[in-house]
Amino acid sequence: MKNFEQRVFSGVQPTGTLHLGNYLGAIKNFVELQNKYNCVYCVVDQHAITVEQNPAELKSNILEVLASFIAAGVDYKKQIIFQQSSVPAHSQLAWVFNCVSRIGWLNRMTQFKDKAGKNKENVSVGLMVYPNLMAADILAYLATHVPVGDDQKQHLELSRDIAQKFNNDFGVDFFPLPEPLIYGNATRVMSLRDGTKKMSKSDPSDFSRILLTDEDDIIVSKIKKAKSDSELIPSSLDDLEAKPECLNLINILSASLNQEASKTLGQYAGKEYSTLKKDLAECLVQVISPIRVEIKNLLNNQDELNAILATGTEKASLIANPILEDVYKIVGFK
Ligand code: AQP
Repeated sequence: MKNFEQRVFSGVQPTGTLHLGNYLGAIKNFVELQNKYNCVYCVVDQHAITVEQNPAELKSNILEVLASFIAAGVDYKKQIIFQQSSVPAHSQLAWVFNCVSRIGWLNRMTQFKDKAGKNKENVSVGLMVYPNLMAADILAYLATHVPVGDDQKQHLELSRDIAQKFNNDFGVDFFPLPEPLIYGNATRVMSLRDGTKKMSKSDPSDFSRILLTDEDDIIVSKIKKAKSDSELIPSSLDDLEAKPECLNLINILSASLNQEASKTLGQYAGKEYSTLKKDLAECLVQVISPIRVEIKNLLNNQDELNAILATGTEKASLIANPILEDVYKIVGFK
């Protein structure tokens, strides 16, 4: 396989205000990676409509996700930030991939099974072929590295399968096999109400997640009310395995402090959860409040945000369009 120029791609859906899971699992890593790689970060609005969206809310969520990227530290001058639907190469390549990918592969996707539930016959076709579009998002830039939370690992494997099958089917060495970058102590931040479910924008309970726009007092009260335990904090991570809500609090604090979970546990073993919660709330207020303030500032100047998106579209198209052109030649369209 040839040596591909290293490039990072990742996307976030504008399906609501971003939460701590999106931040610790993905966006915090986006910011770190920009010092080492050329990065393309995308507001994936076409993925968002795989489930029903209110059009007016979707429109404002797109700008809010953009503002959240920038407020968290993504450098829009140095890197590319844009809106997926503004670069048609994504959906054009996705169609080619719909014809490369196999139904059996998609049937195995656990996120589809979770989201479709018992309603499999009635969900949108888009929800099922979502991973093919995700492969197109990544491979339209020949991206080699994809920072994501743990929940996206299986979709990334499918992107690699699609790239490999395309290369084999057409006898080319055209697409790289993109590597997932899943790292840190918060690759899967869990709900504050149920430690077996991931923290998610679509959870009906507001108290299940901390939003990047939450005021300080709300952060404190959500952490205070988070499910924990009446026993003292154990001293080994193995003992915490059976207490997923508690493990989650330790992992969130560790990720926020950039330290190993074992070190955090060492600091709190034998103490009450109320002590851990107090420190965690203080730490999260320090992490989130500057981001919240900046999101608000940025949203006050929507013309500037729209201009940033327009520049991103131009820069992204300059990379993706020639790649799509080559794909069209490879498959025989041109
Ligand atoms: N709980 C999480 N822990 C760690 N990482 C997470 N991510 C999402 N939830 C967690 C990562 O955030 C990035 C953007 O995710 P997304 O918004 O595109 O889609 P999602 O994974 O479907 O997120 P949600 O919040 O659960 O949205 P809904 O409820 O709309 O489906 C991805 O890298 C993801 O891994």
